[in-house]
Amino acid sequence: MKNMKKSIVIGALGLALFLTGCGDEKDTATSDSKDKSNDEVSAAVNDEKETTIIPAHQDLNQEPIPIKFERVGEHKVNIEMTAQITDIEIAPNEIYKAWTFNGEAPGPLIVVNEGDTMNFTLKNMDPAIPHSMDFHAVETSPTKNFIDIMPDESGTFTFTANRPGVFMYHCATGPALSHIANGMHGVVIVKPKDGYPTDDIVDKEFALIQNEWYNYNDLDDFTDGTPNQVVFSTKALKEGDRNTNGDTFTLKDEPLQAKVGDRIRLYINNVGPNQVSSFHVVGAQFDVTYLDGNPENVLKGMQTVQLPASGGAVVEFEVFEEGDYTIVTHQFNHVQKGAAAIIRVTE
Ligand SMILES: [Cu+2]
Repeated sequence: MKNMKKSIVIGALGLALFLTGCGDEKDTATSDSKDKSNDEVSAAVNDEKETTIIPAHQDLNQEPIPIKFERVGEHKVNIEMTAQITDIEIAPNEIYKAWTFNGEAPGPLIVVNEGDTMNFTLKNMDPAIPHSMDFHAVETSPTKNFIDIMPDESGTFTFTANRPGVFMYHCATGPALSHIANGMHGVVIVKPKDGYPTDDIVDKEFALIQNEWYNYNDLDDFTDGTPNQVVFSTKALKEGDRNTNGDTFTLKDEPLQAKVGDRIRLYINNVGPNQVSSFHVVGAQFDVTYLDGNPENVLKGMQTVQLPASGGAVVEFEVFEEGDYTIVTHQFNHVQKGAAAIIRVTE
């Protein structure tokens, strides 16, 4: 599909160039010569496409390394993450040699408490290029603390998370679009000091992240193209929870599970990089929404919650009958590209 998309785009471009070059002779162009022109341009692009895999990444598929998370004080945690190159199946039989945090895309979910100081280490296992970490959960000097870590080096930074919310994190190494679109994104939940007012009535909770995939490591497509896939993943809120990558199939084949009468809370974030999410659950209404996950940002009775790129929310709803409740972005062209996940509700 990717190749096809590319061929079509470049084929049209080749045709335009060809016609321009022919000037007055364009009327005499035969379909044969048009096809030839298209083929040549397509071939050239296919060659170029192969080079979009950085040579040092070519045969690299680094085993996912679990995030290290350790609470070392009442308000202090140590976190160690890796930047690494790992194959991810983003659609059935479609492997993407993703640039990742810890071998997952999106990266592992981090859950801390409001006021926690995070001693954060990024270990760059990528032999070829620098990576970095930009946490939206903190306020700090980007030029001091979101800096590049060179290949095979580590960097340690200390941040404090002073506001509750569901925040994006991502690699910020330039061009940031390439690093994010190739898979270097994820979510930090900063739990409110006094909790959410509805904590006591929630029965089930899941984390759900939306992201997009484009032509492999293709900055032009990242910049001007439309996504090939728009996908959801779920991440472990606690030990034993499921942890999936952003793909078109896992959360349809193996739905999230709930029971009739449950009040379900979703921690959601749209890590983009480019698209807005119109977050909706078919057959449900959000009784309460905490925009960006801050308990002070309360919305009632929402059908659809808009998540800008990097935006998050906590949404809660009840399921009164058994059935499959499909989570979508209500931009249905994106559902067509994969953006659906199922919550299966049983008696
Ligand atoms: Cu990076």
